[in-house]
Amino acid sequence: MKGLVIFYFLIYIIAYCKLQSSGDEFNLSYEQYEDILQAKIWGKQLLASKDRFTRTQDVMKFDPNAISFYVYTNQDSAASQIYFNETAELTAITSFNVDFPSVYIIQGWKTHSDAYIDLELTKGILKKGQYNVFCVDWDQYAYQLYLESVLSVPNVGKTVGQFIKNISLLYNYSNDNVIVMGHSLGAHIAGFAGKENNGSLKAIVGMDPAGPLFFKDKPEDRLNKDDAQYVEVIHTNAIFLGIDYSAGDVDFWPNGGYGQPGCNVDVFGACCHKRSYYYQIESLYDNQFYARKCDSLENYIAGKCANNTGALMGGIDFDNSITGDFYLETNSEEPFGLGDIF
Ligand SMILES: *[C@@H]1O[C@H](CO)[C@@H](O)[C@H](O)[C@H]1NC(C)=O
Ligand SMILES: *[C@@H]1O[C@H](CO)[C@@H](O)[C@H](O)[C@H]1NC(C)=O
Ligand SMILES: *[C@@H]1O[C@H](CO)[C@@H](O)[C@H](O)[C@H]1NC(C)=O
Ligand SMILES: *[C@@H]1O[C@H](CO)[C@@H](O)[C@H](O)[C@H]1NC(C)=O
Ligand SMILES: *[C@@H]1O[C@H](CO)[C@@H](O)[C@H](O)[C@H]1NC(C)=O
Ligand SMILES: CC(=O)N[C@H]1CO[C@H](CO)[C@@H](O)[C@@H]1O
Repeated sequence: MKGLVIFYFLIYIIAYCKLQSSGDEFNLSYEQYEDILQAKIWGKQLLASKDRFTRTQDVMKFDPNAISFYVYTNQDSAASQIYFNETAELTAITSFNVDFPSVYIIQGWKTHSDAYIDLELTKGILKKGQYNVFCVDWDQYAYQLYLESVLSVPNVGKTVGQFIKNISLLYNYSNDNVIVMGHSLGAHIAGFAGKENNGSLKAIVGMDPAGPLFFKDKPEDRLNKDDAQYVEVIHTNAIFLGIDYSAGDVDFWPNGGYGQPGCNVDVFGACCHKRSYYYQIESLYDNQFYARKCDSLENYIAGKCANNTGALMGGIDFDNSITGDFYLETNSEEPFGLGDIF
């Protein structure tokens, strides 16, 4: 254990120096890395023994009315904010339209609901057609130590799920119309929102679901393929910040899913972790992310999977018959998609 701590300490120092000299606008702060690392080292023990729901209540009082949603449509590009307890006012307060499908966007840890990921996904989705886009504001729980944010994930997800459920009841609005896209911790929140609706949501897109403290053998505590009719996962940093196992009906592993080209000095994976939503955003415009069902990047590159099923990563139209692990390569900068190379 001592060796591990020293090892991580050295990694901080290296990362700190790199961050100081980096011009990357999407860097996490040193303190944020420290939180993640502390959590990674100690949190496993802490979480092993007790049910996470109970623990969340212990660690912080949870108030569902602290969760709100910014609603965008093509009829109202300036968002209107609605709180969890205001579903009865939905059509009065916002431009929500029962005839449009809905997409919920859930950003990750220490990210606001008006961050790049929210605004750019919203823009891309509304370019695709008529949708209600709900950007989830969970700031009160997202801006905590990483471990505390992790512990709030089930309750935040449950709250989003109840909001969705209430809309379906109040407006006779089928969950077949509901897609949830989440990044990092937001991907697991999406999972809990899905569990709250018994897997009836149309689809969940998990963009590099957070890795630290989310364990493969605990599908009830994380995003998994039963959380919606169709769950798609995009892995971009499976070595540090993202989960390193398949969790969806379909799992895409661009460039192998661990590191991403163009993220060279990315000691802690922040650049790679965020690539998942850069790919998702780009896929909404001109989807050039051609992938093949395969068992490894190595075999994919060697052409050993050349006769396997092909699929497009990302987008907003889902083909539920596409299942399993898919591999692809990308460019190191935009446009990331390589096009139809098959
Ligand atoms: C919703 O909750 C907030 C915060 O608790 C409260 O101020 C507001 O009055 C509530 N609105 C309704 C419609 O109950
Ligand atoms: C959810 O809907 C039910 C009625 O269907 C209502 O009683 C309840 O207050 C609603 N909850 C919220 C948080 O809006
Ligand atoms: C609810 O919507 C379904 C179609 O999605 C329709 O068949 C049904 O009649 C509606 N129910 C009510 C009470 O409006
Ligand atoms: C999910 O299942 C539970 C238990 O069967 C039920 O109480 C709940 O109403 C269901 N929720 C939805 C959204 O179908
Ligand atoms: C793919 O199919 C072609 C034609 O049937 C065959 O020649 C080739 O060996 C196959 N490639 C692989 C990797 O199975
Ligand atoms: C978004 C963000 O925090 N960017 C920072 C990344 O690191 C550089 C160099 O340390 C800062 O100048 C940025 O503000």
